[in-house]
Amino acid sequence: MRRIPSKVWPPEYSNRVLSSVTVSATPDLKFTPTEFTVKAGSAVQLMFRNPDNLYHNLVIVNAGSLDKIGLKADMMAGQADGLDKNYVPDDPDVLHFTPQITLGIARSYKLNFFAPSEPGEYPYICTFPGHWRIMRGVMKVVK
Ligand SMILES: [Cu+2]
Repeated sequence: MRRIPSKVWPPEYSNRVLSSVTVSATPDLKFTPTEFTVKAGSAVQLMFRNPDNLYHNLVIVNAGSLDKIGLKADMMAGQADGLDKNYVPDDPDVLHFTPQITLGIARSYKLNFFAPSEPGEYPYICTFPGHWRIMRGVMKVVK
């Protein structure tokens, strides 16, 4: 844990604790690490890396909504604009997400957000259709 760099975060947030975490996609459709812990309400700087040659993203969803969001993402597979929407369903249970990234587009994406104020286990998944069934992890939010 460390303080938020002023050039990254607005001054009014400077008293919030910053957690930094890096999550990478792996070639076997997994994330590493498969879990990380942040403080409730803290500022989080999540670096998502994709060294793989497939499309992957990282989507943090509300506790208990993993299957619903995954199935909705699968349904976007047949939509012409699915990739433009990063296969991220328009749903209030989607909390934060990165774009789909792959070879030649970008290798990493920095996602800045505030952790939920409610402690719990918040899943993160890749919403590229089909991947979420195995490509998943858990953000643990603690007091
Ligand atoms: Cu994926």
